[in-house]
Amino acid sequence: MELNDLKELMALKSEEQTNIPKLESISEFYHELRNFVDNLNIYKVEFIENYIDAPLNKWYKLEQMPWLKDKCVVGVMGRYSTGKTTLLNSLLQLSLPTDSEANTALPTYIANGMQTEYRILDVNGNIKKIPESFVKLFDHEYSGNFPFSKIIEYMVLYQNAELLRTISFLDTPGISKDERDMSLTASVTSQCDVIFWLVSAMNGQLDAKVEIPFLKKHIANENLYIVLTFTDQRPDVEGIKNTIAKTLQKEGIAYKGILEFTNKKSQVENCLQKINSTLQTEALHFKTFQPIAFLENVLKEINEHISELLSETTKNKNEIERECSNYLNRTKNILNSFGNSLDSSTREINSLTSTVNNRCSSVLLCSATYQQLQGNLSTLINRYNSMIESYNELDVDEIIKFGAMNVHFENHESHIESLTESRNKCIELINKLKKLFK
Ligand SMILES: Nc1nc2c(ncn2[C@@H]2O[C@H](COP(=O)(O)OP(=O)(O)OP(=O)(O)O)[C@@H](O)[C@H]2O)c(=O)[nH]1
Ligand SMILES: [Mg+2]
Repeated sequence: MELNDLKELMALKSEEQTNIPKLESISEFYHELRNFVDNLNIYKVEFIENYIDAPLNKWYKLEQMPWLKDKCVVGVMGRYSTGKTTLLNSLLQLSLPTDSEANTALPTYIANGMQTEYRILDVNGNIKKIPESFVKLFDHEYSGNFPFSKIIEYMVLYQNAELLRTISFLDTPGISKDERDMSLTASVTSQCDVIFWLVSAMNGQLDAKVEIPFLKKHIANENLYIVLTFTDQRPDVEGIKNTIAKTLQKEGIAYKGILEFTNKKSQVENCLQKINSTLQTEALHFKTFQPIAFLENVLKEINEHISELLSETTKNKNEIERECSNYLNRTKNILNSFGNSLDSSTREINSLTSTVNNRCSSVLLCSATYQQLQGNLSTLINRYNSMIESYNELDVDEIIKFGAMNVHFENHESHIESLTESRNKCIELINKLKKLFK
């Protein structure tokens, strides 16, 4: 690679991106939604990852990469030099560079366009249209392994082809022990709806050190197809297919089928026909991702969950309130009876005092006075006994329980308040989602 090539590449003008406001809105909405769900404290991390993070990231990516929107995305992956780029060239009449050495250096999207055009996205987010002559820069061989992935994230090739109306493809750098290519390919697997994993018949088997761990770790995709390539080079194609099938089964890797491909003139059409019909079936059954409907459903479920919690908490609060009021009534009765006995005792004491002061001050006790004093005394004893009874009715455990119930009651009240606020916020988010992204 010449230094001039690099200079020219860097000097290319960036295209204006029109959907930045939408991307910003999605990002803002994501943060608001994530904070809201996080603060609810009712969902586990997995729920947030699967129902908030993943769909919003996917939505963001699809807006950022409109060529993937409403398309079934087929990722073409596998070890290097297994014929990934060759297959795509044959299938879509492209002329992407191929080579017997490790070749494709950048993930390359192939999407529908009126005419053949190439664009790149650099790591600063600039989209640049490049002339076809620049494509060779991204071959490992031509670029002398220059680390393009450090300055360019991916390339997009627009092509006019029937198959591309429903499908977008992704050609990937072949995986090898080279960590750089491996992690590049791993990073784009989540964008793929279908994976074509190419295995060369020359290798005859999935590599236990590189491919099996990669498939297990990164391809959690039920729509995995193995494409056995270089079938012109080996006579025992069926035997190889059986070996691969057994390995996949043993390793617990789900897959949908094993296809064949060779670029040998006499067989290529036959292979392409079968690959084409598999792709069309996949595209037919593919359900496009509808982020707004998906998130609206998630939010409605969250809202239902909050409403359930709200009615449960309200029920508990009412129960506590009833228990408290029963307790208060019981205590009020005890206090009333205590008060009545106390009043009556006071009256008796007053009467006793008056008898002693007025009637007995200067004379010996007469029998009437004596009886009067006895009456006062026995009434007093009765009243004090009633007061003791009332006091005994006051249950200390119940008083403690009452205190605890009061605390519970207050907690429930504030919980109800925050749940009501959350429910309103949830409704606000549903409306925002519908209005903002109409
Ligand atoms: N005989 C034969 N050669 C093939 C076949 N498919 C591809 N080739 C050759 O194999 C070499 C590698 O093909 P590529 O398409 O560049 O392989 P790739 O998987 O894209 O390689 P990387 O991008 O480096 O991962 C090229 O020289 C192709 O011409 C095939 O079916 N039979
Ligand atoms: Mg390639």
